[in-house]
Amino acid sequence: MDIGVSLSPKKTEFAPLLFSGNLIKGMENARHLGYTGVELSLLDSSEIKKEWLMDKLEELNLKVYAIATGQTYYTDGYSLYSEEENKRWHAVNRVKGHIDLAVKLGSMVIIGGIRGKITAKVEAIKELEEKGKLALKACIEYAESKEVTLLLEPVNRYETNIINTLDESLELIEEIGSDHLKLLPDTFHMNIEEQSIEKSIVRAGSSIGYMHFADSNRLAPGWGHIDFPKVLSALKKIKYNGPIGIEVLPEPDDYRAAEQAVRYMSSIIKEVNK
Ligand code: LER
Ligand code: MN
Repeated sequence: MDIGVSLSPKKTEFAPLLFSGNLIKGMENARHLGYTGVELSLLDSSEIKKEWLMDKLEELNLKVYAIATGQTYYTDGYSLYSEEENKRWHAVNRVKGHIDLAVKLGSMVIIGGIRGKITAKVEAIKELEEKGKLALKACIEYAESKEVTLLLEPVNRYETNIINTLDESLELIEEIGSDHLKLLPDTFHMNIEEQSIEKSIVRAGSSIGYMHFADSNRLAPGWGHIDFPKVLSALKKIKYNGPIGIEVLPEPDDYRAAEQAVRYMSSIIKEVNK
């Protein structure tokens, strides 16, 4: 199973990233620790030196499994479900830029934090939900034209009120009906929202396109109380063969978190596949 780690070239408000602000160090440590790839959390893909990045990835033999897009909301306040129309379209344009970069890198693009939060008054919620869906559909149409897969990530209730569970995501994926829209379950969010992490994974089955792994406290797997052998068994049951991404807090420090995550996950993957 391929394992990646979430990095960011910039220091960011969004906390569960390692080597944040030092992409080279992050990529070199990922290689050194035995990761096969990375996930990049980006504010704006136009700021990335694409040729430089592609050379570095080739030199280190690393893939970019996914581009994370939540910084657009956390840093700039643009989101797909914003009440302000111009902010919704700023968010769509950022996603389009990420899709262009994803074409070059062979990555998927995550629609998680960039959904934002619905802040409208009760009577206006329905209307805003439809407007958000239009923005999401604009992203999906662009992704289809570029043959890039988008990943819908359910996020826990304390961070958003738009799609908290896998079932809610599956409903929207079915409604939209695009084979370029897949599901990204994150064990940290699932631990808060799902009745059963394993049963939800099995129900989602082939809709899953990628996974985020963090423990119950968002530390590296093994340092909280999620039952990862059970999670891996559920993924085995549905014959999931995509990559998994480590998205954890840099505690006790970046290096030790990255080391624990890959060592612990590799040993469990081996155990489950015996
Ligand atoms: C992102 O991958 C995530 O898990 C969130 O907490 C919200 O962006
Ligand atoms: Mn996540």
